[in-house]
Amino acid sequence: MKSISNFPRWLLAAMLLLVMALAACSSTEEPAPAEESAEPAAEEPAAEETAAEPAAEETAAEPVVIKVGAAHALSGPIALYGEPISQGIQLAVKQINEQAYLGENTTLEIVLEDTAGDKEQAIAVFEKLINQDGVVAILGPTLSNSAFAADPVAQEAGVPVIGSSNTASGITDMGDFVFRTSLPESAVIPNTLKVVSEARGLTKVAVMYGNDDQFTQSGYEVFAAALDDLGIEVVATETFAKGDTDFSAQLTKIKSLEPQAIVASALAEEAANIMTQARQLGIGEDVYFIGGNGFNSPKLAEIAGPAAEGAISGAAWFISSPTPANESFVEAYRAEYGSDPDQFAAQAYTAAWVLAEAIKNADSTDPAAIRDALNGVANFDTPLGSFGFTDNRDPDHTPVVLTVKDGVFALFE
Ligand code: 1QQ
Repeated sequence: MKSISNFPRWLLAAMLLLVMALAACSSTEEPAPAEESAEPAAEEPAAEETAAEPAAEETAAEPVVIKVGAAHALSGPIALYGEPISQGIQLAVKQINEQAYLGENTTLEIVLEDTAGDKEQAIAVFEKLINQDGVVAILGPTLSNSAFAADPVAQEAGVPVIGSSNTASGITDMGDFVFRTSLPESAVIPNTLKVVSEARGLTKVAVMYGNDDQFTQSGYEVFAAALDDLGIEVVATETFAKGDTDFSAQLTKIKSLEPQAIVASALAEEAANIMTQARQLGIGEDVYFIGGNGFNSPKLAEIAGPAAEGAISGAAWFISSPTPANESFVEAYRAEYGSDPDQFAAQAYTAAWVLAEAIKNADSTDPAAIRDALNGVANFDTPLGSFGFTDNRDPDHTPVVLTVKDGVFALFE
């Protein structure tokens, strides 16, 4: 330190403070979220008492806490998705911190906020996470309907957002800060219909969909196009709205038209009620249900009980996939929560790990650097398989087809 020994003491102290503040936020250029750098910096020892070299070492040992937002439905009917999602995120973050994946002194802190499955609340939560908490990225929100409202807030602020349950078309088209680990319906539904059609010779179906939600609407459009491609006749197309509980008018009409199957784009609660009422109205189990992403929550069978038997849906993940990454995830989730993970937990766990990998590779907390590193994540071992994003920031892997058998999901054969 000879070269600086003649510096005025005040200048040396000022330089030290600057170096420490920069190191504490571990950012390359922009110490982006102000709060994050503020905490460690506030605990720095006074500069006068510290010689140059030991100061540098002490700074390196200072804990760095990187705040990540999680915006999910933790209350209301959509919490049946939000709960496993937030559990998947928290498990991943626990492992990331326990393994010191981001370095000995660096941890992730999740700031978890409830969107209640409501798009206005999702906007408010995104604004709070970005402007008040200074998060480096956001995991969420739960519904595509909320994502179309809130993701532009993150895009505008230049903060990466990773959806893990948004499956509507067009999510990642909102901007280059928008990513998802959830397979879009357009990558799942055509395969579901093809597999079921080949196995059962589908020729004539009825369609039901929610016309007030961007996920159920988008799912309907994908179903309609895929049915058309396969030359399957649609004898009726019936609609409903979120929160509806009486589907008897639509189902009575459908029953009279004698379709082989009912194809439905619905969230889990409506899906469960539709199946329950269909069976009550005497639509037998030989008329099977084919659903989209709303049907592949285990809650479907929990709510509908025996009426959910035989429901078919496409999924991005299967609990018994025999890969080491999946087996260790399932085991860790069971140990942590005493219950089985579902697809939503697996996709959320993957999103948190993929984000950690990007932060590590970026070696920075600058949101734009993290965005760039997310694009570079490749061959990353996850419960969903070897993971990387497409050029359009979507996941890219093969879906499966599931069916409810004795109350739980089994592979459709
Ligand atoms: C979406 C969905 C839902 C089923 C998420 C819970 O896929 O809103 O896109």
